[in-house]
Amino acid sequence: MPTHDLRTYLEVLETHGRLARIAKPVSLTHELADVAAMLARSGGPAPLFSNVAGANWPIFTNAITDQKTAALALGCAESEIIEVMERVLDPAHGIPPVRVDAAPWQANVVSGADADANLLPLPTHSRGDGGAFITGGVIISKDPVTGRGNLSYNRMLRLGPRQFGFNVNEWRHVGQFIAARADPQAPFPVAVAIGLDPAILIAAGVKTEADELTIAGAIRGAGIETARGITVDVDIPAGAEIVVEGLVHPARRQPEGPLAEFHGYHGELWPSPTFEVTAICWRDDPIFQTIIPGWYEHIYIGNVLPREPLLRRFVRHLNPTANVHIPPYANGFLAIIQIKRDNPGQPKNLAMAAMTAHINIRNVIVVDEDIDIYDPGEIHWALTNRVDWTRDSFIVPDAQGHEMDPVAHQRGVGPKLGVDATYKRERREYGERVSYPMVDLSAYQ
Ligand SMILES: Cc1cc2nc3c(=O)[nH]c(=O)nc-3n(C[C@H](O)[C@H](O)[C@H](O)COP(=O)(O)O)c2cc1C
Ligand SMILES: [Mn+2]
Repeated sequence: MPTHDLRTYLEVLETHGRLARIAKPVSLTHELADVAAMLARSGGPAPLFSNVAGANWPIFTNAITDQKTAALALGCAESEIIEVMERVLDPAHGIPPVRVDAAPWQANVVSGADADANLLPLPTHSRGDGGAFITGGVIISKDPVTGRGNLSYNRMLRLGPRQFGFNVNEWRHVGQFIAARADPQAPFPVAVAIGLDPAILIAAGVKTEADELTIAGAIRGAGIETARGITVDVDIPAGAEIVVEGLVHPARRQPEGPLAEFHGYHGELWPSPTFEVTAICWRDDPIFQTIIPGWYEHIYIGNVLPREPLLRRFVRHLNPTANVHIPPYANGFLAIIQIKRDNPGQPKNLAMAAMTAHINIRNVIVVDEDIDIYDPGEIHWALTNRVDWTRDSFIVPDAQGHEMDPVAHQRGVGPKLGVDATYKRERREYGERVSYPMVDLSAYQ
């Protein structure tokens, strides 16, 4: 069955050998995240933990951590990922959500004093994290002026049975919605949808002026079904496993954090607004979903999938057959460009184009077609064996980067580096690169 919710996605993963059912007991504190992080780092399958100590619901994570799972999530070939993302990011291709009267998550509802956040199996992921967080929930909100829907990620630190810290950078849409009201300090209603079709997870990571659900609709080729919240007036994906409804209190702030951040370090405590739980709803036998913070899925959703299309457009303006990738292990600060080399000066021009596609891109490495751009070892080989650093690299000092880039100074101002890691045959003529084809080892065991 084509993917339309988390359960159908798990079937797709299982069919392709990309789901690991883990029945051994694991702890919510660190151990679950350690296992999941290890699986992501080693290119392993996405884990569904069925026996988590202290949790009465199974927990799924690593929905999208590499090219294989990104392709399965988008329902395309790995070679088509950027094409599909380019098409669905174009607002002209958006498909609006469709409201339905009932949703499976309305089967079980607790509200008021019974809405206890301890029902939710919340992991404490990284050893530097300040507590148990909802990291894989998608925040559903509504523009108070236009009524347009909005999806976003806002990490939520559990502070008590009915209270969370709610992290929102001011310039995010939720921050703008809160500020745009006649009384910016008044409580602001939102819902947190957990356990979702990965099309919705991908859409929620996109910055756009449209309702991000129209992007999820474009991915699926049909409007995403939504149902009205029980205690909040927002339209929530009907296929969600779990829904937490509540009020963001801009005037009631609490220290929130630290959490493993996208840039690869633990951040600071923030004086964040708090979130008051008004209802918790769930499908029968729900599956909880989390995102390991500061790790592959976080980067794939936030930096890789939404940014590769524009990067490719900038680069292809100069070289129409170039390929690009933003590797998840480099936190979105690195872009790899692959070309069939012709003019010896072009790799540097391509690096300059890539640097300006997104402010986060700080380092750019240009390689030949015989390098696997998804394999960090291959990139390292090209850097080592094809770069004369005195001639093949250049630095632009004091360019605009991301303000949280660990290398940058105030306001993100920092260096950008371009590296031509293509083979300069005109300097030294060797034969083909040594290569042994992959074999199926099972035929030899
Ligand atoms: C896994 C993940 C976690 C994120 N956590 C936060 C967060 O806690 N606070 C925040 O302001 N942005 C966070 N972001 C970034 C934005 O929520 C996200 O990119 C979204 O596009 C912003 O939506 P908006 O454009 O509607 O404001 C996160 C992004 C991802 C992918
Ligand atoms: Mn938005």
